[in-house]
Amino acid sequence: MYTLYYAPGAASFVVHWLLIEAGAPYRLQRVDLQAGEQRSAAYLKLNPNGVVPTLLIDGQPACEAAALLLHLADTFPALALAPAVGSLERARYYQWILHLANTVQPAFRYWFLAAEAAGEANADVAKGKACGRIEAAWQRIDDHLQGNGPYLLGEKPSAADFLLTMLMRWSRNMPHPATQWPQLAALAQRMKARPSFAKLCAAEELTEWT
Ligand SMILES: N[C@@H](CCC(=O)N[C@@H](CS)C(=O)NCC(=O)O)C(=O)O
Repeated sequence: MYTLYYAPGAASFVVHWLLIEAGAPYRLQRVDLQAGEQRSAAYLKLNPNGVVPTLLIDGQPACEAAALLLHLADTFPALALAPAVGSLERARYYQWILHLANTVQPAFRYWFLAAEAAGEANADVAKGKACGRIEAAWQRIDDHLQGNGPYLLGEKPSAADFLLTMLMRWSRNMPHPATQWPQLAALAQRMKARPSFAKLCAAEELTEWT
C-alpha cells in the first residue's frame, strides 16, 4: 500500500500518474501548499525538504519525484515503461529523466518563484532567464523528437515521457507553452489520450490542460 502526499498539479502529479497506470493500491494525502503545511513539523519528518511529493512505501517515506518515477517504473515491469538495465536504451532513459529533473524542472522554480530564488529586486530578470532556459529546452527536445520520436526513446513511451508531460503542463500559461512546438504538442496529445490521464486530472480536480 502506498500513500502519496501531493498537491494538485505539483511535482507529485507524475508519481500519482504512475500509481494510476500501475493500478497500484494507494491513498492520497493532500498537502495544502498555500497554507504552508509542507513546512509543518509532522511533514518535515517525512520530507525534510518541505516539498511534495512524498510517497510512503509500506509506511516508509521516500521523496524526489524523478526518483519515485524510476522506482515505480521498475516496481511494475508490466507497464513496460523502463528499458532493460544495462541496455543503451536504459542509458538514454536515465539521460532524459535526469535532464528533465536536473535542468528543466529547476528552471520552473525560478519561473514560478523568482523572488524566492533571486530576491525581490531581481525577480523580473530571474523570471526572464528562466523563461529563456525553458524555451531553449523545448526547442532542443522538439529537435530530438523530430526524426527520433514520437516519444523520447522512439516508438514506445517510457516513464521519461510522463515526466516531460508534467513539465509541459506547467508551461501552459507561459508566453510560449511547450505545445507551441509541434513535436511536443504531438507527444502531449498522445500522453493525454491515455485513460490514466483523465483519471489523474479528475482525482486531482484539475480543470486546466486536461
Ligand atoms: N526536487 C523536488 C522538488 C519538488 C517541489 O519543488 N515541489 C513543489 C511543488 S511543485 C513544492 O512542494 N513546493 C512547496 C515549497 O517549496 O514550499 C522533487 O522533484 O520532488
